[in-house]
Amino acid sequence: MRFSTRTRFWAVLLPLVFVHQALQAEIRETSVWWLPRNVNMFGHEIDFIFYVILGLTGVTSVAVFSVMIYFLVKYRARPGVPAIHSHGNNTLEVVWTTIPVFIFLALAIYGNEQWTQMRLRQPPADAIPVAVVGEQFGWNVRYPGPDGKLATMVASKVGKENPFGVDPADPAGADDFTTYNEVVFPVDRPIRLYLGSKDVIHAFYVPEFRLYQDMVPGRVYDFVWLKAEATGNFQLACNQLCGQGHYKMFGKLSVVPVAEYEAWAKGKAPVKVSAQETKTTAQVTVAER
Ligand SMILES: [Cu+2]
Repeated sequence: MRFSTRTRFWAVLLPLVFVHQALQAEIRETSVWWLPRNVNMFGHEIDFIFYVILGLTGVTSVAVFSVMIYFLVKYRARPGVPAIHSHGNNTLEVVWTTIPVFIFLALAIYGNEQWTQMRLRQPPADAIPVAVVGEQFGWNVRYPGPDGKLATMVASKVGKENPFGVDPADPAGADDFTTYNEVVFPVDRPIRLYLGSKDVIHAFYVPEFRLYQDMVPGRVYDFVWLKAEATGNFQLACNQLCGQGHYKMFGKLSVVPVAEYEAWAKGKAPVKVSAQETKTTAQVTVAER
């Protein structure tokens, strides 16, 4: 059998493309065949429900396939043995419908409760506010200065020149500082995230936090919070295919002891009532005149 030139071309090119893409990915060194470790306070419940579902579906599939294979062998066609036609059994049908109904209801109620805890419960008052705004292709991060307050973020003000959509006159923002592709969280302290996007849909995703949130332009998501329970270095990778450079959209995320976080924050200069932000305001003023 002969393959056309075009088939051979793709047969060589496609594996090369896949290998090239795979080489870009950072290699996970721990827990390669299983879930990455969990370091977020909310992660325990997510892992618990994951294991419950895995157990239930695992036991069910082993049971179903065993019975099916047993029946296939036992009632197979043989010379001289007529096939048996079963028309079902009402009691059995009711039983194996009712049990899953209760299991699904229990899972739904438990899952809903966990979701409420994670996303609808107010973060503790001492939570550190941190704004993260995705753009093609990187992460803008804004931290509060010594006042512990972040400038108010307004989704409609988010733009090319003003990634956080803040009012440059907002006094709370005067001591804020920003980083790019660098996120540092103190351990054992609640962090309240303000998530936004400058251009297209991105997603804040840290598997070790069991945390995923899409960031849709035009919105500020202020209900996501977390508390890291262990220190470590992680990757904040965008989890929405957001354009050609999506594969390289990742930031370094580290969870460090509180003292180390404070020293790091102290070393950062406040964002100059952002030259860029003032420029925008100046331009707006000129345009209005
Ligand atoms: Cu992205």
